[in-house]
Amino acid sequence: ASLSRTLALIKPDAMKANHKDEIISKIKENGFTIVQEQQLLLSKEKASMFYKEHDGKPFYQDLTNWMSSAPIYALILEKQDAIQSWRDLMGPTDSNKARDTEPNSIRALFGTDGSQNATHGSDSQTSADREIALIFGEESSVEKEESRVVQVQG
Ligand code: YYY
Ligand code: MG
Repeated sequence: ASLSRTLALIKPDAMKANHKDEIISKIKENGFTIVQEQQLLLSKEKASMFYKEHDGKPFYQDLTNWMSSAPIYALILEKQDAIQSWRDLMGPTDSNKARDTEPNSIRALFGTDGSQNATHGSDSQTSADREIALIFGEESSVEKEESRVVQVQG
């Protein structure tokens, strides 16, 4: 199996509670390489684009307001099977459920509830490519870089 990449975000609840360094320690302990990292404040527009798959759902406005309300910390993580591996380490979406079922997971340890849950992780390779490009810029996506070279040569 080869290395793959995913996008991780440390959300405003975990940032405000000063859990960033503990979360990064867990990331490194679990064998991820941090390819790029950056603190940023999302605009409402960018948060809405980031979560566009949820447009129209009852929690979409609260989610995108909250994600653009305070600084977050973004990381590109690399590992074998990075997408599933990072989602396993985060645990279930709802931090209260995580505390019942996966008590050592990041969302169990550092998340607040079903909406404010400490971290984000991409859910597929397509999502990871899109989210990395949105947060870090098109040039960060290896696949896009390669396809651009092919286009120039072809
Ligand atoms: O991928 P993941 O973050 O685990 O969950 P999603 O179903 O993609 O939802 C994105 C985000 O939205 C979730 O992390 C919390 C929030 N949310 C919510 O506030 N209320 C829900 N019923 C479902 C999700
Ligand atoms: Mg999701």
